[in-house]
Amino acid sequence: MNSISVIIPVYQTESQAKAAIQSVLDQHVSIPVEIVVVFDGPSSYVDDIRALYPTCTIIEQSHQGVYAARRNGVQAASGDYVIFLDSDDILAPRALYTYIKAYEKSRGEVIIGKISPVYNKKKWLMPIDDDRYFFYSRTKFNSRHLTTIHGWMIKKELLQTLPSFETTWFADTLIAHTVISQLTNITSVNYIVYGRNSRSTPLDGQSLFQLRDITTLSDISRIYGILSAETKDEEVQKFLNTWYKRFISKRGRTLLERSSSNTQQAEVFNHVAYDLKRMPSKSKYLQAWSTGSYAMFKLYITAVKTKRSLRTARRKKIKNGLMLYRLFQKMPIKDNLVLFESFLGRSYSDNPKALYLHLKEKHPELELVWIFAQEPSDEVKEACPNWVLRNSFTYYQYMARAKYWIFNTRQPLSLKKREETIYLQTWHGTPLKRLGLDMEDVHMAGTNAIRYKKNFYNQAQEWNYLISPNAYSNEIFKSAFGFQNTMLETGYPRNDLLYADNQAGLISEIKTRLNIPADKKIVLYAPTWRDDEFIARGKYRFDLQLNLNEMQARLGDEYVVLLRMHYLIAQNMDISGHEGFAYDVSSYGDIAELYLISDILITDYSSVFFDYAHLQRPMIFFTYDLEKYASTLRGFYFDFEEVVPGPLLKETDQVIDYIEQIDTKSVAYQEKYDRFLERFCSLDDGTASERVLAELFPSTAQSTVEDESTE
Ligand code: C2G
Repeated sequence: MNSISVIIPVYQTESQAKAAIQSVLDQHVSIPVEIVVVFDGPSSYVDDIRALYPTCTIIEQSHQGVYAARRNGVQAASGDYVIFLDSDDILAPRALYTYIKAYEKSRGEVIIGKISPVYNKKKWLMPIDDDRYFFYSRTKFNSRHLTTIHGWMIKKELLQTLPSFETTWFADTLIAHTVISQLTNITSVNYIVYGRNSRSTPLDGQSLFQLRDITTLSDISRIYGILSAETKDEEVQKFLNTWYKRFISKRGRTLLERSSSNTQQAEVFNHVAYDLKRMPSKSKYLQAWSTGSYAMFKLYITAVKTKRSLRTARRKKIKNGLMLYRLFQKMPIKDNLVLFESFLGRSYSDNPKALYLHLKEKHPELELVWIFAQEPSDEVKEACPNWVLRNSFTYYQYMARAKYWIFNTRQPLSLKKREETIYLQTWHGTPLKRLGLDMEDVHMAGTNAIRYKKNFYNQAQEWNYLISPNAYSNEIFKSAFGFQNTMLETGYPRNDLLYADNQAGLISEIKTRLNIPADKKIVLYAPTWRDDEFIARGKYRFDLQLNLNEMQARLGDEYVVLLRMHYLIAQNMDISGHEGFAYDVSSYGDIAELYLISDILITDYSSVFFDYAHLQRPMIFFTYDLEKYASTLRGFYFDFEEVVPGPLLKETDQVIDYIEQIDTKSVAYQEKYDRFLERFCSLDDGTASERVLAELFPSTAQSTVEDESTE
């Protein structure tokens, strides 16, 4: 092998093509590597790419599809080996090195490496020189090889006979078939060479895969016909049959339904049935198709579907709740019913609480109902006499019939809201940590990046309104949630309390409730959660790194410490031996009340500091795992160290030293604090609830005014 050509067809993915090209340029190997970019249809990016990458060979063609683009690419390629790279994918960091090494060992005419989704970058860093990871083997072809040529390096000679015809679909099959017909063996390498970018939401653009429709079925029938006619080798014919049958089994029915015309459906169905008739199969589904009667086939599908849904219904009892929900949705909507939920029903708190208090006072005509995960305390019951338990019979009824939902976290997608319901998503913090669609990797239990983002996106499409705490959050919420409806840039209702009158009275009331001695100053420690420290789905642990012994010994005379864990932390804090100094306030409803009574806040990457800043009191950032958190777990939207208005400390004794001299030390952060307040805290003034509700209930606000004027 003397040189390699990488062929990149580009169609509507110009912005991503740069990453694809760069991933080839980043490979450092000893033999020449040529990049051939084929623009499949006119593009405004051609000059841009030519200027940015002068060493690339650029080809322009009228829009003919990816197969024609690859074929033209091969004709222009000078390398004796060829790799096809889609413009929205990338070569893995050591791809070319891997191919060359495998070639040296095997002299293979086709070398096939592994494919991995791009988000799974960790896998790419397998040590290549370690023979445990780098195997190669001679492999026999099988029908699976007809489905994709991603990850292949192919001797160019084998591509000279690519048939010339137009097709939108199955470009990979045509190429693979051409290659397979000339070979008996291939070399496969157990190393990742190809990074596939899976699209998780429509915002990422549509992949060819998503664009498939009924014409894909006519194409497969046509291509199968042509290739079968060409094939003399019995074994290759067997692959073709299996490939065809597998495709029809997996996608046939769905694609058949992606047509608006019955005649087209029946016609395509018959074409496929004709092909299937010539290939005996054990599958009942394929047998039903090959009878050639569309009506019979539909009957068969209905029977299978019914059987399957009965089986799942039996397996999953939760279906009952959903059935109730759907049933209640048939009843009329209640125009005056407003539902509130905070942190999935775990507390009476946050933005929903502030809005609730406001509505309760100003709109007695509304029926206000809280959702709780467990039976609340008597105190909460007194504040919220109307409440339901999450997932109870009444819960589904209220969810189905309420005109308004006011929630601060995402809701399960299975509870899709009805059209008439107005869903106000208040969210629960200014983002620092990358969030939703902006996250690169997802380390949470029970999900992966694609599933997580898809879910997030679909859930956010349900929100009619979203509250934004500051201008900074607007843009982030749009990209992180893919949110396109009405953004209420009003500031946070939950911070109204921080601007309340008679704070002294309120503060002593809260301290008494918590049994905190009136003469002690208060340090509040409120850290966030760590994505990778999960116990189970939605449950996390927290290892306390603050040394309470040391803190009590040095600060105990003057201070008490309140430990406030994030609501996702499932375990209780161990404060035994520190009674009277440390208080576990994790289950205390509203953190805003804890802000109010605290003299100093210790936090980390939690959004609590955006809210606490309103009080303009000192803050300490206890960031013992900053590097890991910022680089591996989440990543931040801004330079954390540069922006936060307090010291970043990693050891308990540094924290204590700082607290001992808090008055003098915090002066140094005043300027930073002022800048911080201006950027993140300029909207709140104690009336955010009013601003939000004026948007949500404009007609009621109007009628109150009218009532007054008629009096
Ligand atoms: N919170 C709390 N106690 C803590 C931490 C957080 O009561 N120890 C509450 C605060 O109201 C905080 C909110 O939960 O603002 C969100 O917590 P974060 O630590 O910021 O983490 P997360 O739930 O991941 O939300 O856009 C904001 C992000 O989504 C962060």
